[in-house]
Amino acid sequence: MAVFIINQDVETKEPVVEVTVDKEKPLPAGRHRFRLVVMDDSGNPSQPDEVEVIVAEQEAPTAVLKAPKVVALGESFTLDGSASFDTGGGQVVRYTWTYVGPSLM
Ligand SMILES: [Ca+2]
Repeated sequence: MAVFIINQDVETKEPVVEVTVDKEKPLPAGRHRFRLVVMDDSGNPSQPDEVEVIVAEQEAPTAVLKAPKVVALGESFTLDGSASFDTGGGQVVRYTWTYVGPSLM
């Protein structure tokens, strides 16, 4: 495990390293580049190889649907999804509403 700081090299003898992320200061969402240079036992460095990692908030939001218990026959009414919320630092940006049909008693 290693804390990575921009343009500050991390050296290991192992071929795998964890990018340790502080949950209080996560990498921001978006594209992040990492570079690897390896060295052989004679001290010859490789050309660098780079990859791009996409950091994305992946926790699903929670839908909370509110509606009046009873409405008068023939009257319009409102469905309210404003109590829906997201976790993981995101926000709800779209609501898809569906009339599922009459409930069976
Ligand atoms: Ca989310």
